[in-house]
Amino acid sequence: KAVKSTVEGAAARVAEKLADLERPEVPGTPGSGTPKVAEPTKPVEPLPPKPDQAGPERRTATGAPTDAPAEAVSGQGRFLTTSQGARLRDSDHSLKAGRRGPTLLQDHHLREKITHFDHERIPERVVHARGAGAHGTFIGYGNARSVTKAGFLAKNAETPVFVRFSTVLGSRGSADTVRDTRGFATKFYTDEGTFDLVGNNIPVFFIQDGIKFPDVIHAGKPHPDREIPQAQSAHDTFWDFVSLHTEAQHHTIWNMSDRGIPRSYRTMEGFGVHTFRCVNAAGETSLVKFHWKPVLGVHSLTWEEAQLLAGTDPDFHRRDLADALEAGAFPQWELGVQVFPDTLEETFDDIDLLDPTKLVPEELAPVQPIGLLTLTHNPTNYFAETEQVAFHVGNLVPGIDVTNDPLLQARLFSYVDTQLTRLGGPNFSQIPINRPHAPVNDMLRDGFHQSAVHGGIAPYQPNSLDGGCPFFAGGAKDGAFVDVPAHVAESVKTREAPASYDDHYSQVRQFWLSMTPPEKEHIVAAYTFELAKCFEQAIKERQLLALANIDPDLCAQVAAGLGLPAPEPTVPLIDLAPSPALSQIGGTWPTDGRIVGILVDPDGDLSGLDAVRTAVSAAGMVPLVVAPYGGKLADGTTVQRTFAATRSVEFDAVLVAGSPAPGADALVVRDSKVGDDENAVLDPRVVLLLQECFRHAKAIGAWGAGVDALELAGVADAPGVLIGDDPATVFTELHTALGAHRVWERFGTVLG
Ligand code: HDE
Repeated sequence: KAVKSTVEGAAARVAEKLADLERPEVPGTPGSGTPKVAEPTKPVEPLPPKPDQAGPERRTATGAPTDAPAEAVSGQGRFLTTSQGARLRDSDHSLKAGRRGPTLLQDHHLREKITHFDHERIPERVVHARGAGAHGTFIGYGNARSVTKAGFLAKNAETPVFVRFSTVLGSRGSADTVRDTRGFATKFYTDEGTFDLVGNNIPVFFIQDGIKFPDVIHAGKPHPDREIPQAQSAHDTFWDFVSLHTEAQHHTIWNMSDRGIPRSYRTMEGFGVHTFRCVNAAGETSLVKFHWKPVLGVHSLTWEEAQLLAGTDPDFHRRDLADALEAGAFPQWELGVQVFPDTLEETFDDIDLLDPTKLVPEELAPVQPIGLLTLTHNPTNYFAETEQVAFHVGNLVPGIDVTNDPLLQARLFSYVDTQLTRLGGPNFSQIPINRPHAPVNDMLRDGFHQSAVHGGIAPYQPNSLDGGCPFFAGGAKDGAFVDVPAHVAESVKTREAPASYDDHYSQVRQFWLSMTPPEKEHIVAAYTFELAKCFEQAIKERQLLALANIDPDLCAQVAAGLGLPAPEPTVPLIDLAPSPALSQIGGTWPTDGRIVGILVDPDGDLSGLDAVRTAVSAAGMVPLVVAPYGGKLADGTTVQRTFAATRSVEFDAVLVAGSPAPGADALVVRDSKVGDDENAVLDPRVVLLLQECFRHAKAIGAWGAGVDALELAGVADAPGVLIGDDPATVFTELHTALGAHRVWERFGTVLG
C-alpha cells in the first residue's frame, strides 16, 4: 500500500510539472486546413559548428598543471577517469563477490577497460604493413611553372607534409632490414587540397596491369599453409611467379641489388613510378615522372649486415629515422621531375611511358629538382598517425593528373576501397592525420565514425534551402581541379596489352650492365641465396633461364652457386647504353647521423678519447663508446655499449682508442700463464666486431697501441684501415672514408 501511494504521489507531481511547462504553439489543428508541423519556408543558415569537445586541463606526469601542448604531456588531467569522465578510485581490482570472487558482471569499469582493449587492433595494411612516419615541410623552388600550375610548387611555397616509409611484404611486426621494396608515401597538405605521392624506392613495378596485383602479392606473401616465410622473397611461390611472369624481372633485379636493403630510410631514393600528366596555367600538358633524391646519397646495407640486423635490431630503420629527427639531423630529399612531351604515342625515345616496368634513364631525361622536403618531427603517437594515415593516388591537386597506365588506373580504385575495411568505414578522412588543411565543404554525410556535426538541411547540390550553398568553382580560375581533357584512343574493348609491353628484358640487362663490379657481386650473391632457398627444381631452372635472357655471365655465376647447368638465352640480347646513374657507387656524401663506434679498454690510455668523441659529434655524427662492461670510465666517460650488447652492424665505422695498458685483460686478453706480448689474444667479441666491420667494407681507425687490436684481429693492413699516432688525424681520415659510404675496393678481395 505504501508503495502504491508513493507511485501515485510521483505521478501527480509529474502531471503538475507538465502542466506548468510552456508548450510551443502548434500551428493549426487537425481539420483546420493548416499543417500540424511547420515546413521551412525560407532558407536557413547552417547551424554554427559545435566547439570541439573540451579535454580536461593538462597536467604533467607528476600532476602539476601545465600549458605545454597536448602532445608534450604524458597524461591529461589530474585524475584517472572512465571514458565518460567519471573519476576512478581503483583500476587494479575488479568488482567481486567477496575477496575471493567470483567477478561481478555489473563491473562496468572492468567491462569498459577490457572491451576497449579487445578492440585496440585494426587490420594491418594488406601490403606495406610495416612502416615508420615523420612530419615535415616541403618548399617549392618555383621552377616547375612551365610544367604544372600546382600551387605547392610555387617559389618558396611551404607545405606541411607527412611521410610514411614501409616495407611491402612483411607483417606489421616484421623486421626492417629484410630484402624488399620500400614504400615512400608523401601526403602534401596543400592549400588546394591534399596531394598524395604514393611511391616506392624502386622506379619500376612487378606487373604492367593492376589486375595482377593480388597475384603478385599472394606469391610474395608467406605460403598459406604454414604462413612462412615472413617478410621474404626467398621462397618458391615468389620465384614461381616472377619466372613465369617475366615482366617482373626488372623489378626483381632491383630487389636483388643493394636497393633491396637500404642503409636507412634517409638514404633511399623515391619514385612515383607511373608517368603523370601535368598541366600548366596556360593549359599545356606534359608527361612527368617524379623522383625523390636524398641529400645524404643513396646507400645500402650489405646482405650479411641486413640479416644480422633483422635479429639484433629489427627496428633498425625506424630507430634510425626517429633518432635522427630527435637529434636534429633532419633528413632532406629534393623532389625532381623528368619531363616528356605529351604526344599521342606517350613514348620517349621509344620507351613506353605507360609501361610501369620501364624507366627512362636519367642520362636521356635529366631529373630536374623542383622542391625540397625536410623531415623535422617524429609522430606523437604511432597508431594515431603512422598507422591511421590513409594515402590515395587519387588525391590530386590542380596541375597534376593521372595517365592511362593500367597499373595506376587500378590503384585509383584500390586505395579508398582498402581503407573502408582497414579504418572501418567511409569517414577516414576525418581522422586528424588525414584531415586536409584546405577547407572542406563536401556533401558526404553520415556513415560509421562520423565525427563532424554537419549543419543545414540540404546536403545536395544545387539546393535552394541552405542559401543555395555551396557553389561550383567556376573552373580553373577559381582553383578547381579540372580533369585534363586527354585524348582517349577510339578503340574496341579488349583485355590485351600494347605490343611494347612484350619487351621484358632489355632494361633489365641495361640495369645489370650499369652496375660496378662490387654491385654485380652483390646481385649474384642475392640471386644465389634466394634461389637456394627454393625447393622446386623447376622453379630454379626457369629463373636461370630468365637470368640467361638478362645476361649469360650473370646466369653462369648464379647457376654455379646452385650447382646447376646454365641454360642458353632464348631471346636476342639487346644492349642498351648503360646508365651510370643507376649505380650507387661513386661520389662523396654528407655523413649526418652516421654512427661511429669507439672501442675502449677501460684500463688503457684514455687520452684523446674525449677529443675524438667531440670531433665525431661536431661532424654531425653519433659517437658510441663501446667497452667490455658498462658504467663510467676512469675519465668520467659513460660507456654506451658493452661487448655483450652490441654487434658490428650497429656502426657505420669503428675506431679503436688508445692503448691497452700492460697487463690489461679487457680489450686485449693476454695469456695469463705466459704473460708476454707474443701470446696476446684479443677478446673474441672484439675480433668478431672488427672482422665483420672489415668484411662489410667499413672504415676502421686506430691510434697508438689500439693498432695492436687490429693486428690481432688480422685486419690491420688494407684500404680504409686508418692507423696513426694522432687520434684527430685518424678521425679526419675516417670521416673522409665514410663520405664514400664504404671502402668499395675491399669488396671482391675479402668476400671472394
Ligand atoms: Fe600500393 N597499395 N598498390 N603500390 N602502395 C597500398 O593501400 C595497390 C603500387 C604503395 O604507407 C594499399 O592504404 C595496387 C605501386 C605504398 O600507407 C593498397 C597496386 C606503388 C603503399 C595498395 C599497387 C605502390 C601502398 C595497402 C597495383 C609504387 C603504402 C594499404 C595496381 C608506386 C602506403 C593502403 C602507406 C599501399 C594497392 C601498386 C606504393 C591495397 C592495387 C606501383 C608506398 O590499397
